[in-house]
Amino acid sequence: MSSPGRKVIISCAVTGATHVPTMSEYLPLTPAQIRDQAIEAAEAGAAIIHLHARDPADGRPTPSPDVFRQFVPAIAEATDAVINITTGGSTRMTLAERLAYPLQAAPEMCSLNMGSMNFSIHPLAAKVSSWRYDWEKDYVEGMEDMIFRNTFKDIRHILLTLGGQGTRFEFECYDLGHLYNLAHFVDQGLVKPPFFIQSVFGILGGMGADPENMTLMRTTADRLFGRENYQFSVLGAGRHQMPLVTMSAILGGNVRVGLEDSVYIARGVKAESNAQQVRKIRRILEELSFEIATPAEARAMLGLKGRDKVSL
Ligand code: KMH
Ligand code: ZN
Repeated sequence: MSSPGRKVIISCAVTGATHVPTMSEYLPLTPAQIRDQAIEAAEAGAAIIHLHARDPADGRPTPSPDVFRQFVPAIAEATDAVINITTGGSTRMTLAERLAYPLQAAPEMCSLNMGSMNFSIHPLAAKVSSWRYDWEKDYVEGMEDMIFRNTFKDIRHILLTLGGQGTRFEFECYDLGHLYNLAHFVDQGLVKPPFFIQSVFGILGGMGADPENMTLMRTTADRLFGRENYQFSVLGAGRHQMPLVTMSAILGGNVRVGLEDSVYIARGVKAESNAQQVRKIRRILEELSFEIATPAEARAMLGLKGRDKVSL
């Protein structure tokens, strides 16, 4: 439970590439919307801001460095939060496209998916009768046949290139096997502690949101890495978000919220902003006597290189 001195890191994933504009009018799409929601989330208590870019014209995911540069420097200017850039991008992007901005920016942190999978929300398409933009229907339905790819070679490439620039990683583990994939790279000497392990629950194609799975991930990570060598964190998709991330804190871990992972704030109620989710999990954690990590404390816990060594 809450042990004295232990701080909980709140990450906020502001927009992602999973949800499409039709799914929530509050999903930030333009650079200005992403910037404003990210800043508000940081002010609400998120120590880490995880970012994807979207095409300002129609909200489709884009890897364009020009678009990233329309909001990332402004977020860094306005907040002390750790900037975490996706390397997953979307299933439609090549590895080179996904890495274009991270390699230029050399951020303190990037996400890194620890395997390949058929990450999909295609069943949601059947619930939509009218789409806001013409690309969305094919995008969501097409996930049924898309691989969200990170082969061992891709992961090694990311570790050597981005990791070589001092960027550290949010290791996204969607299944038990992904912990073993991380252990493989530890054995190879390509990653060093402290590891930031983001366990992902409730995505179709990955492990389900049953609480028992979290204890399995936690105890397996303890065995593979040693608890002193890693920070555990959890994100839960959709309605699983708040209960599962709360359980992570109870298991000694950290939390991730944000509209990338869920567009809801309560059953059937859309979140009106990312900050609203940050404020909610903060309230829950503080009621349970957990203390929230500042960006400086998160940097120390995760061994990050510091804001002065990035070129956003
Ligand atoms: N969409 C999340 C479940 C990434 O950006 O590289 C995982 C994620 C992956 O954030
Ligand atoms: Zn992401």
